[in-house]
Amino acid sequence: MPDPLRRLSADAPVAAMLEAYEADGALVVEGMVPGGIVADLCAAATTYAEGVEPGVADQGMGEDGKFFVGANTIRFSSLGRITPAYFDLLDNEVYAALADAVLLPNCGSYWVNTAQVMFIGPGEQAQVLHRDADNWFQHVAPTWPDCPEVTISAMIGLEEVTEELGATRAVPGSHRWPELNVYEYDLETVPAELAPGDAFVYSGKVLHGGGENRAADRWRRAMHLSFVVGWLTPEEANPLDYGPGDLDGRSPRVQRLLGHRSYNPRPHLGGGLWLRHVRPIEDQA
Ligand SMILES: O=C(O)CCC(=O)C(=O)O
Repeated sequence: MPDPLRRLSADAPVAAMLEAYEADGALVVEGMVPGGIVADLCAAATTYAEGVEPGVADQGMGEDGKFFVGANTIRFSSLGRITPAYFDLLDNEVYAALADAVLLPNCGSYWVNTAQVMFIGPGEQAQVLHRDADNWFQHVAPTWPDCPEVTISAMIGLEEVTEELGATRAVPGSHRWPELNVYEYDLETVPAELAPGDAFVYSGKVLHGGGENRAADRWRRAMHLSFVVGWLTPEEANPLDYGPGDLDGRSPRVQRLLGHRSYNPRPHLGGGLWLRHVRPIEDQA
């Protein structure tokens, strides 16, 4: 059995969190999201979930994607359309500091990859273990495991998340394994148990997957928030959810994360991306 995940309080030094992240590829940040934001997200997500059929999300991959998600799992995104607490979450300073440290060495800025409610229902099987960076497999495969980090993820507890309810399972250290396993079941894993507001923060290179929900009648209520470097295409087409003007008054960070600002590669080499009329979006407001 691998060692348990390291757990640090949200007011611990960011350097200590990064040390755990570097060593294991993952850690739990206790109390990362303030209670009021978690309560608002949980209430809005729980209400919205009542109208969402389990098993319909397919990650854009048809039946393979449905299998990946699970038949008794509810997933949905576009969270800023159901609660403004989502925008507050995007400004979370601890997660921002971790994402900056991990991603900015490889990009000028990053954007939201996906923000998804992930409610795992009673009886759901364990998800196949995978690496989130495999979304961009052509980036990862040629230079694995030395490829630059392009994505960072957090699973945030909206209620208590226990092993029995299907806490995310992870393989600490697998971000450095010399072999690039793709889709595994039979590996030793540890659960990322969470209190409401705790976040399991993990590298796109680390093997992980949703746990089996062994409870008879309780759902695992958590949400995922991941970022990806600005020169790669995210999972979710965020700018279609928030039209021109919708993000006025939100922070520049939120506007950038949701595709309402352009990509400038500096201080790295590269070209300006995600432009409009051949100029940065933010210069045309
Ligand atoms: O639900 C979970 O705990 C993990 C989900 C996940 O890793 C994914 O779908 O990419």
